[in-house]
Amino acid sequence: MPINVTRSSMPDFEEYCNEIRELWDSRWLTNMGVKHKELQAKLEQYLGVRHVTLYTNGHLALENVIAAMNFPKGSEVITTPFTFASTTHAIVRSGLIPVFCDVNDVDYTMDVSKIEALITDKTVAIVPVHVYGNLCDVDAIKLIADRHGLKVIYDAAHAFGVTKNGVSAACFGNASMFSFHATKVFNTIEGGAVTYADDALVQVLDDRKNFGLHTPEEGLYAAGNAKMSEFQAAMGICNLRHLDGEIAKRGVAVARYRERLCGVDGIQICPEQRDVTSNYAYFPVVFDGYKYTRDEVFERLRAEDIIARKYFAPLTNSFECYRTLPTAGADKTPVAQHLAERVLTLPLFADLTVGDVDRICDIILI
Ligand code: T4K
Repeated sequence: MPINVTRSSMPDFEEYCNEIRELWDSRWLTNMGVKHKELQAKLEQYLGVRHVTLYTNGHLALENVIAAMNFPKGSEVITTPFTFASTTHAIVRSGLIPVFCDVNDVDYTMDVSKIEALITDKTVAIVPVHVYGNLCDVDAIKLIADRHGLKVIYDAAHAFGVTKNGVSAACFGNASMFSFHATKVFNTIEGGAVTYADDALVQVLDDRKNFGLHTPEEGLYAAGNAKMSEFQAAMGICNLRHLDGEIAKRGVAVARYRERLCGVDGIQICPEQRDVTSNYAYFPVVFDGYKYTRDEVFERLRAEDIIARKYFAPLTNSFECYRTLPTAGADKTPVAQHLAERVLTLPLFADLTVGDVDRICDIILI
């Protein structure tokens, strides 16, 4: 069995079967049924946030919350290119122009010192990314957004379960998007959510994920279908029961990685963030002046059936589909480009043993 970059957390087979048993009786499989309602309430409680709206995946969650903000087409949104394709695509597919801000070289989130220089009279929002589960500088971003009247929508796809001074990542900005994809710390197979405090958004988001229909006879928005099914919600209910244990197990693997790799010349590891409780979503390592390049480490691991990943290379601002964007070009975000050429995310999941971590580190260090 190869060791992949991650491995889905799953409940026991019987636990999931028990959870979905009633769906065979009710024949109610989707469209905001009992499992959907139960998961939503449980997540509001777990995250300590006023509202959670569930989606069939994180990407559509992000597109829907951007649509709900009603920004004029052609408006500019400041974001980072050091992310999964989804973040930039969601902005562009919403008819908005992504303006790429560089990241910092400590936690790889948006470099807040570079945001204000990018604001123009067309800027409407900031979409920062809590990349790898590292929290952005949420206080600085709030100050800048308030000063310029901008909305903040966090891509918190990686940040489920992360807290800062006890406050959940779900509570920052005007809204946050989480991914519950199979590869995430908390999964609903495919799935996602938007979290927010504004009561006025509840109905808009509920309508928008259901074809924009307010009632079966009232079409308010030309929207699509982004509903989470009962089977996805049932998986979430099961996984939530075990989440804290799964995060703790990931923490053990991360502690071992740190023990083995921190302080090695040419290897850069993100420091633990102050006041932040991590979810240990990813373990990125930057090879900068190390005896092997990133690509050599990748190949050495692959030769042993260990599949690390180059998240996030290439940068989204160098994607072919954005070649004609006036803001495209990885040279405009040199720190992100430097990282994209050197970063490797090592395998990390709850069942990864300390023995596995040692084997991976031995291959890297030998
Ligand atoms: N924003 C950010 C910052 C994101 O990272 C993402 C998603 C999104 C937005 C959008 O959220 P979603 O719409 O996806 O909810 C994966 C995921 O598909 C994607 O969700 C994730 N980010 C991205 C970082 O990683 P791939 O193409 O790298 O996945 P794949 O199929 O190569 O899987 C990676 C490894 O995970 C496999 O080698 C083994 C393991 N795995 C995979 C699957 C599919 C499992 O253990 N079980 C599984 O079911 O994109």
